[in-house]
This record gives sequence, C-alpha cells and structure tokens, in this order.
Amino acid sequence: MSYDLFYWPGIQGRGEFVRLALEDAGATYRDVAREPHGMKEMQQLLAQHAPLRAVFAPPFLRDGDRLISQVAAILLHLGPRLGLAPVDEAQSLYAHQIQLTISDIVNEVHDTHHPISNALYYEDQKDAAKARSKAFRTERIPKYLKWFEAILAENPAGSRQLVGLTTSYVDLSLFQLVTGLGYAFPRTMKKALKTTPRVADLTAAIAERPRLSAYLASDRRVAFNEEGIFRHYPELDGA
Ligand SMILES: N[C@@H](CCC(=O)N[C@@H](CS)C(=O)NCC(=O)O)C(=O)O
Repeated sequence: MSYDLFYWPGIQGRGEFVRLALEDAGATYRDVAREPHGMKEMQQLLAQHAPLRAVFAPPFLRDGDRLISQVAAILLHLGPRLGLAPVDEAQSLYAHQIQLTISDIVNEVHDTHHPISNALYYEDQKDAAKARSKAFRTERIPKYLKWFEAILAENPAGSRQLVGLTTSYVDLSLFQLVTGLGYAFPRTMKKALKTTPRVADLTAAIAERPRLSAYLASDRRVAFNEEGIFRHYPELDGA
C-alpha cells in the first residue's frame, strides 16, 4: 500500500501533520509536489471538481481512487490504517475532536503573522500582527496548553498519550504543534511549558520514537522557516 501526499514544497506547513503519521508508521508514500513535475500534478488535482474528489487546498492525500483533504479528515482516514488511532468508536471520535482543535490553533498561529490578509506581506500588516500575537501569547497559548494538559492528566490510561492506551496520530500532532510554537515563540513557550509538564513530557517522548527521530534527523524534514505556518519573528514573541 502506497499513499500520495500533496503539499507545498519548501515548508513543513499543515502537510507536516500528515507526514509525521506516515513517517511514524513507516508507510510507503510519495511526497508528490517535491518530485520533478509534481507541482503540475498537484495543480491539476486542485483544478478538478469531480464528485468526492474536489479539494480546496493542500494538504491532500490520494489513497487509491480517494482524494481526501483537510488535515483532520486525512488523519481520521489514515489513523486506523497506520495503527495510529484508537479502535473504540467513541475514542476515535474523541481523537478527531482533538485533532480539529489542533487545526483551530494552527489557524490562530497563521493569523499571528497574517492577521489581515494572506495576499499582503508580513511587513505590510506588522502592527496588526503584533497586537494579534500579544493576545495569542497571553490568552490563547495558555488556554490551549492547559486544555491539553488536563486531557493528559485525566486520561485513565495514563498521561503518556492523549486518548486511550497507545500513541495515536493526535499525539504526533500535539508534538508538531508544541515544537512549532517553540520555534515561533521561544520565550513564551519556555515559560508556558513549565506549567504544563505533561505536554512537555509527551512532546519529548514523541521525538524519541525510533522512526520519528530518524525522520526528524533526515533531509525529508524541512527546517522551520519564515515561509511556513510557524514563523519566528522576535517582535511577535514579545522580545
Ligand atoms: N483547514 C485546512 C486548511 C488548508 C489550508 O489552509 N492550506 C493552505 C496551505 S497550509 C493553503 O494552501 N491555502 C490556500 C488557500 O486557502 O487559498 C486543513 O487543515 O487542511
């Protein structure tokens, strides 16, 4: 079984949440847009509107004749197939809810550097970005992190995973979220993680998973940069 992942080359972006699941499971997959002529293939798929195959934006996944977009939907599809999802139906839905919440905060992260429009440069919306980031740092990061911390604390099976007994795709996504926030807002996150030790421990443990640590050290893992979702602008971190 091989999957085709479609995502913009040169950034981790939202595609990375999918990539981490594929890599952790040791799945065979093509990262199509990183291949020669792959961008053309991606653009052609974006332009089609066939029933059950219309996608609005990358990332999207091709699995046989299925085309699936939206990170949370892609992971809902992939999770059980990769052995990275709870088997129980209620837990599976709960994992999906958590993943959708991660999509929500990812949108908020994006809006810290592009609060007005994607069509404008960061430099053209810097004042709004500073105001937006201040609220994000002081209100939203603590609220989200405390929510994840409480879920971990209250998991009856222990705080090594968000849902159920074993690691699932949401744990990998929480790792990516916390790592990305640590890149973008290092001052804020250094303080915040002191008050959410379970989130910090989970993030560290995920990075040690054998296939994932090999991936993170490989050149398949694009470095964080100022083109992606998680961007480091010191002025937005209250510096
Ligand atoms: N909610 C979607 C967001 C997808 C999205 O915004 N993709 C970005 C790249 S990370 C994009 O290419 N957007 C184009 C657009 O919105 O016009 C998801 O989680 O997959």
